[in-house]
Amino acid sequence: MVQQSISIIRVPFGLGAGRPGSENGPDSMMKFGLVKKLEGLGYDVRADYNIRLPEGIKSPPGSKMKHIEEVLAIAALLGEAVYESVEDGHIPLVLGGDHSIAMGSLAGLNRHYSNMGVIWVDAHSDLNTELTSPSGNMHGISLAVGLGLSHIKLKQIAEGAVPLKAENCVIIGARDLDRDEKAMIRSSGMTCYTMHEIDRLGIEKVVQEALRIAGNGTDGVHLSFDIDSVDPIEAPGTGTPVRGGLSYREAHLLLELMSESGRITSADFVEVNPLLDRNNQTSKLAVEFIGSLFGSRIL
Ligand code: Z70
Ligand code: MN
Ligand code: MN
Ligand code: MN
Repeated sequence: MVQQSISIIRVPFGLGAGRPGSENGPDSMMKFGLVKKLEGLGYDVRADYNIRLPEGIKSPPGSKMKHIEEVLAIAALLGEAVYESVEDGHIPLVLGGDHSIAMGSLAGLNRHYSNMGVIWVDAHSDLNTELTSPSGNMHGISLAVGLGLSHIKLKQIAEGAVPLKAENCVIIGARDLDRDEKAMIRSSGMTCYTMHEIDRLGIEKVVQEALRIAGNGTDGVHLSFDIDSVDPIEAPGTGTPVRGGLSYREAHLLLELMSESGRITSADFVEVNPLLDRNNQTSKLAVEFIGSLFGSRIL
C-alpha cells in the first residue's frame, strides 16, 4: 500500500473574524506538535503551503462586509493550493485562520471533486449573506457562499467551481443562529443537527447520519471544523465562544467516527485564537483532535 500523504496548508489570516488572533492559529498548532503527531500515525507530511495576503489588497473603508477584498484574495490563493495538493494525491489539511477561509477550501476542492459533500461542525451555521449579516464579519457567510446563496460565488474564487448541493451538506453543533440563518436552513433543504438533536440522539447517531447524508452519491466529503463547536470550558481560545457546546468526549468521538468511516477526503480546522487562549489549551486540543481524525486511538 502506498503511504498516504497529508498536505498541511497554513492560512494565517484572521480579518474575516470580528476580533484579532486567529491569524496565529496555524503557527500555534504547528508549535504544539502537529507534524510529529501525523508522522507518528504513519503519514508522509508536507507543510509547504503558507497562504499570505499579497501586498496592496485593502477593502474600501465603509463596505458593509468587512475586509471583503482581503478575504476573497486569500480564498483565491487557498483555492489554488488546495486544488494543487489534492490533484497531486495529498489529503489537504487547512489550518486557519478564521472560518471565512473555508470559501477558499470549498472553491478549490470543487474543481477536483464533481459532487462533494460537506460536514460543517460549528456553534454557528455561517449562513448569513451580505444582505442578512448582522455583524459584517465574513466568517459568518462562508457556508452560504459554498451553497451559492450569496452574491459572492465560488466560481469567482476558483474558476469552474459550482455550488454545493444542500442535500449533501450537514451542520453539527449549532447553538447560535441568526434569524435569517434559521430561515435559510429550513428553505435550503440542508440538514442541521443542533445541540438539541445531539442531546436527544447522541453524538454517535448524529455523526453516522451526517456521514451517510454527506456521503450519499458524493465523490468526496470535506470536514470544516470550527473549534467553537466545542464547549468553551474545553476550548476557550476562540473569538466567539458559545456555551453548551460539544464536550471533550463528544468531539473526540465525532472525529474518531469520521476517521473510521474512511469518507473524509479533506479538512479545515479554524477559529483557534491563541490570543484568547488559556495556557494554549485550545491549540493543544486542536492538535489532539486532528490526530483523532487521522487515526489516533486510545488503544
Ligand atoms: C454571526 C455573524 C460566526 C464564527 C462567529 C456569527 C458568525 N452569525 N462564525 N464565529 N465562526 O456574525 O454572522
Ligand atoms: Mn506538486
Ligand atoms: Mn464558523
Ligand atoms: Mn463558529
